[in-house]
Amino acid sequence: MGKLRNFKRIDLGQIIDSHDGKLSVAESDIDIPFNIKRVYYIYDFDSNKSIRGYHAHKTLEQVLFCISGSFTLKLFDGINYYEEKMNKPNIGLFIGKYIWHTMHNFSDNCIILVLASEHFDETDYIRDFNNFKKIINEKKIENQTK
Ligand code: T46
Repeated sequence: MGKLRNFKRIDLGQIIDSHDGKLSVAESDIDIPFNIKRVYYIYDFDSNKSIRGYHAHKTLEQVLFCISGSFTLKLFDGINYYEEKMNKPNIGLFIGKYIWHTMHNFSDNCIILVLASEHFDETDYIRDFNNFKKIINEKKIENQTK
């Protein structure tokens, strides 16, 4: 498997001080490689057979965290695949443009936190997989994470 384009792992680290618990911090343009314009979270999964995502974005950049429980994230850049079990609140995955992503295998207590570079825009989505592959073949997509 080759290296996936427009993707990287982000380790926020953990602050462990004299208080109970651990603290992780994500700051715009420091830990997160863009200015955060939107925060959303996905939770209350009914079935570990559910699948979410199943799309790519044309301009949106995002960092996904699993802040409770676990799920599996699958990525495809048109050539290479990547899969990771997300279960550490301090580890985020940066997903840049034109990365097909699906999320599945959610634990009961799973909470996915997403930091996004843009406001919500349905026209930014590519929701058809064949269309995604066509766009990838036609376009030379720039790698944002050189
Ligand atoms: C993504 C993955 C990781 C809104 O109205 N505003 C929002 O900010 C969002 C995120 C969604 N919506 C609406 C649009 C749809 O009617 O909520 C519905 C479900 O959204 P979507 O199909 O995009 O949900 P997921 O879980 O498949 O995808 C979400 C993000 O939308 C998407 O950008 O990359 O999480």
